[in-house]
Amino acid sequence: MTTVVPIRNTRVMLVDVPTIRPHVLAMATMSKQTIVLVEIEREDGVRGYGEATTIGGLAYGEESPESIKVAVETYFKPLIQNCDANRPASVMALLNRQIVGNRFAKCAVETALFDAMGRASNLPVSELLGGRQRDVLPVAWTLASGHTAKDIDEAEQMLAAKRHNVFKIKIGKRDIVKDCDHVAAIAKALGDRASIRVDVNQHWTRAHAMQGIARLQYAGVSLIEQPIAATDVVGMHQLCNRFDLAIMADEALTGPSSAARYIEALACDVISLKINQSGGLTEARKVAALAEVAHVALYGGTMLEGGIGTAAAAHLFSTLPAMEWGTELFGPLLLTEELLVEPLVYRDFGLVVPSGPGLGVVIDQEKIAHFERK
Ligand code: MUC
Ligand code: MG
Repeated sequence: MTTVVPIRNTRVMLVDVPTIRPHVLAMATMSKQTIVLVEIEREDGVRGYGEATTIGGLAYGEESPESIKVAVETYFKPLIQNCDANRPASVMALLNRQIVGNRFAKCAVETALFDAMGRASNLPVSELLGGRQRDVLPVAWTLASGHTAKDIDEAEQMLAAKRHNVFKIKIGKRDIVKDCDHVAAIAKALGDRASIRVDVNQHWTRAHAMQGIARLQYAGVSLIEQPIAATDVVGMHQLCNRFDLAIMADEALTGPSSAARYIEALACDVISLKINQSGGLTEARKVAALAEVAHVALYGGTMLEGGIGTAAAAHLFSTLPAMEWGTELFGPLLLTEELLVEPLVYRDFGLVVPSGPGLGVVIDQEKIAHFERK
């Protein structure tokens, strides 16, 4: 029986960090990322951290960094104040009863509780989640400079450094032929040295998807991520039936219910599992379980979180059956600044899952203070 340790304080920090180059997605071009950090302090003085980082303000989803901060400070904080920090499941049940949606905020709070509990008990979060099955996760990189030659050059550098040999190319912004030619040129330059995937971020109609995916399949692309609207379950099912390459759902998946709907409708070959999109570590684990029983493949997705969110996802993913399509947990590498005292270790095309207590990473308080939005 663990002792009761009340939650003493909850704090949210918005930390604006430039990206190493413009990251061009169909719905937004990022030149900075706003890292949303939640700090939970327990009565015994132990602090835990979680991340609720999203992409492009309100361009990607319905929670923005600013709305997350207000929601946690105004509604989450008073609810969880004095709750037993050693009972994350019970705290999350309370939040889920009292607060609709707000999945990113919930993810950050749950992560911070697990981080603190792990630190206090000297156990990594992966052990609190059932124990890990592996210590290293394969990691893809996203090519999204918006220029074909720059993307090829970037991929060559990653291959030479043995950092990534799986590349996800962002398209959907330009006309379909230009986008497909861009991907085909990259695929041709890299040949069989790399696996090429594409993310359209919902920007095609059904007709464009039929046309575009045929071209991309011919170019040697192995997977297409969310080519059409997340709400178009029937359209996604049609694409899965029509094409041999894998069709992955991403924005469509907002936790176990939507994952169950997609799986039932045979609307995806692969699920992009994201802890923030799912509403936390426990909810993401339920999505993974649904995929496993339905024999749907998994991919470890990201919302381009910094070191805290990336470590949290890595802890969960390490406890799951092997992810057939690997992961894309490269978020911290897209930032110009390292926000951890010791950076996460990327080597031999993989991310080493941290092994210390809690998330196994320590935030650099000086850096956070410097970059925190005032
Ligand atoms: C997305 O839609 O997958 C993940 C990697 C990246 O570059 O963007 C994100 C979001
Ligand atoms: Mg995506």
